[in-house]
Amino acid sequence: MVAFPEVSKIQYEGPDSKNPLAFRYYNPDEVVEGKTMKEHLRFSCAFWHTMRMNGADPFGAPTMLRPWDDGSDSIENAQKRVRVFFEFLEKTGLQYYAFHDRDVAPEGKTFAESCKNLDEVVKIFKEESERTGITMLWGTANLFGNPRFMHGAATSCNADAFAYAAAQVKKALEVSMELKAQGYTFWGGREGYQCIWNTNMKRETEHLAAFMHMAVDYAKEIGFTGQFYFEPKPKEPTKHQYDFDCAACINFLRAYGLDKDVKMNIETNHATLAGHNVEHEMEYAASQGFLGSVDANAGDMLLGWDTDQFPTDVYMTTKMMYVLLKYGGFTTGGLNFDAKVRRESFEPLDLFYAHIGGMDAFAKGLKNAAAMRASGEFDALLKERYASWDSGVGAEIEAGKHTFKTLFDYMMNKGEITPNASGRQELVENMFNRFMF
Ligand code: XUL
Ligand code: CO
Repeated sequence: MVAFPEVSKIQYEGPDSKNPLAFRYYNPDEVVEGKTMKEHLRFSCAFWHTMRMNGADPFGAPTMLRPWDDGSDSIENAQKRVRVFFEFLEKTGLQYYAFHDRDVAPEGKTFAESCKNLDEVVKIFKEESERTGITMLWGTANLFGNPRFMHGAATSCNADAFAYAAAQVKKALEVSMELKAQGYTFWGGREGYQCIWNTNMKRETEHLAAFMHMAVDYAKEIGFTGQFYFEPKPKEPTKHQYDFDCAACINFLRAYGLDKDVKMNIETNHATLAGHNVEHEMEYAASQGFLGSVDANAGDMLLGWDTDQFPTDVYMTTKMMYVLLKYGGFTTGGLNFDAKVRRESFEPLDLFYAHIGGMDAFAKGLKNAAAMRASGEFDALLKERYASWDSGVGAEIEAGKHTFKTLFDYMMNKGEITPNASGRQELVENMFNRFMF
């Protein structure tokens, strides 16, 4: 069966191409800063959006036209989706994929049946992965959709919900290992709370830590060497998610001794919901040694929720790629398009336009960022701005040679300080624009 007969493998045609089914910037084997674009960008596709998002919203019914999907919960239908998924990945040149256990296989009447269903579908993933060489970026478990997780999973007031979630993650780790996943992501779908009066916050956060420790321990036990990620999101579905932003997550990981085993999976739209932007979150995580992977998408600043749109803003992708290059690039992580086509873009072809656009936006961002770095202008500006730390008292403070007492004496002698050079924000923003056009 061919699901997308009108599309053949998407090719790079260069910036002048007007072909909507071609790349204008993403040239997989082109070398940028010593690595191919493919090696830098490590594009991944989210099964939950691309294969399962049906276009329903709180006001209306599904809209998506997916001729290969009979809409049933049968194993055959689930297996067929996987074949279609790989046709899509191959044609777009996406090298990786990610899924939640419940995206790919239907829940059974019992936990045992759900595990069996998952195995039936994972078989096809394995086959297709071996055929194509396309592998799993990270695995995860859906611990938020089923009503049993209404109060959360690891942070539920119901100990059985914790136990169920643990059993589910155990299985998801085994599946991830079988599919050679390079990582495993925790996104705490309902790990948070709505009302402080009915919530024992201390107990809930301790349970979350215990849960993550169990996952890390089990991974070690079975020899799963993938990187664990924690994905911040400040709200939605709960009002206060415990994984608010990178700073909150990293504090949690350090407080509970998980900092050696877990890094961050940063999502653009989650960053903006937290009142940050994605380059801030990436810079913060990377500077603390926690940059793991990126859920690449975009929000709409006029809407207050997680719209999960495809990223096309090259200003944003350039800033993201600048941080990535600065910190040496991805190792296990990648750019996972946690993004969905709009409800009105209901035809299968829209899935191609969406991913091509996202891939091109990052490829162009990568090239811009590399050019910025090659110019040395931004480094020079930073060097000059912080020059007072390179010699004299600045260098001495950094070397640990001072105390409040010695600095008191220093100021008594000096009397007053002279302002540093201008911050030059307007200049540097103009400089940035030069690389955009
Ligand atoms: C939800 C979200 C998730 C995680 C994986 O906002 O981003 O899809 O990426 O559970
Ligand atoms: Co995400």
